[in-house]
Amino acid sequence: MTKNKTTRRRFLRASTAVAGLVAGGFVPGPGQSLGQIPEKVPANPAQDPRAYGSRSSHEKALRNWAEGGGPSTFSPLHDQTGVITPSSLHYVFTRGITPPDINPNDHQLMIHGMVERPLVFSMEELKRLPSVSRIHFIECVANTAPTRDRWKWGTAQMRFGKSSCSEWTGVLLSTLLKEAGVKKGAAWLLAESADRVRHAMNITLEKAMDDALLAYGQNGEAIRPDQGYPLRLLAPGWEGVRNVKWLRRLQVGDQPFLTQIELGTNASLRADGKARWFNTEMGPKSVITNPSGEQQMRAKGFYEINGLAWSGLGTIRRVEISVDGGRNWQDAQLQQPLLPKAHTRFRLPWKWTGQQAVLQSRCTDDLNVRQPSLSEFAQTWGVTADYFQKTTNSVIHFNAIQPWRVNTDGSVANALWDA
Ligand SMILES: Nc1nc2c(c(=O)[nH]1)N[C@H]1C(S)=C(S)[C@@H](COP(=O)(O)O)O[C@H]1N2
Ligand SMILES: [Mo]
Repeated sequence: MTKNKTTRRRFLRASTAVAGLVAGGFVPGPGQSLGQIPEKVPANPAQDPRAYGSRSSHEKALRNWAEGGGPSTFSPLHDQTGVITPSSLHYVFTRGITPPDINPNDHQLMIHGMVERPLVFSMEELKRLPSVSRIHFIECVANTAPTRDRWKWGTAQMRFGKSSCSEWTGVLLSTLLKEAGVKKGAAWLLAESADRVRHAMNITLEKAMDDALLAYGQNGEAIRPDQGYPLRLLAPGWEGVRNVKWLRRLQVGDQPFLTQIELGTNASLRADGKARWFNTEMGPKSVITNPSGEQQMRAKGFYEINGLAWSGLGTIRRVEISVDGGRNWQDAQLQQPLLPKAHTRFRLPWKWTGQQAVLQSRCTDDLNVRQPSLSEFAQTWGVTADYFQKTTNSVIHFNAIQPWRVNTDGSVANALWDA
């Protein structure tokens, strides 16, 4: 919701129309009688019709980052429609600053370790194998962690934007492992990147044989360099950090591989000083993206509350919304089809009376796991909620319910720590 006048006019027309519909008859707003459309004919700027397409010059949604917080970016969830994140707006977390420039003709993937037949594949060879397309989110393990003042960040983008959802195309990892022949006793798999950082993380053999994917396609074209061109590992629903980009090597073993990132920055330090290693699925999480933090409501009346829910454990089955600070909850409509480990759009019609209102969403997945409140989440850690503001650890799989407060002046603010 931008502040410019055209948006305001468009918005007023839409809201009056909906109010009319809600009341049972169409009532055009003031100065908006039917048949009135702008007389100005828009210009048609010159362009090469064959050029790689671009969006309207009036669309401004961009990834954002935290000042001084490193090069990783957050996806503008509040600007997105439906469930697919445009590839150009997918969040990016890359250790090292920019993606490597890899020529796919030179790129190879090696599978070795506890296999009968160690194999090397070129990209061309990989693309000859049976392929699948799947819609899945990727979420950084640190997404929504309140750590280090992040709880003060005000927007849906900065609170939740380290999650994005794409259609991924590639070869199931199980297909390759069957080719290579996994030896008895094998249980873990190390995935290593081709870039100079040699990012390396583990997944279990069970996950590898289940739904892990070697993706070369993203949203109908080659995967973007930022997302791992020409090949990335996709471990659907698992911590983003395990989805190794620029994948070059898979090593099968009987134990997890003790890599620097696995035991270092990705260890989840608990309140008792012990660290939890080898975390896997991201739990159920949801966020209202409209209205959301730092947006401005311009008028009372009808609004559609909508947002995104996802679970690394399975499929979202239910999203409930409260507009009164958690006293009453009602079911939102879920956009079909409901897909496992994918962003799921939810919607609920709402009439803003002009009073202060606290909006929250909570989701439940098909394992019947429900997104916790802040105090429920703190209980599972055996701490009080303020612990999460103080800890420097952001590897905490924080998935507490996010409240947005609509103030009487129509401004919307992050109310996570209000209660
Ligand atoms: N090679 C490599 N793979 C990587 C990383 C990296 O820095 N290098 N970052 C990981 C982390 S921490 C996350 S959250 C995801 C982010 O994926 P994206 O940049 O496509 O959103 O990639 C993972 N895979
Ligand atoms: Mo991450």
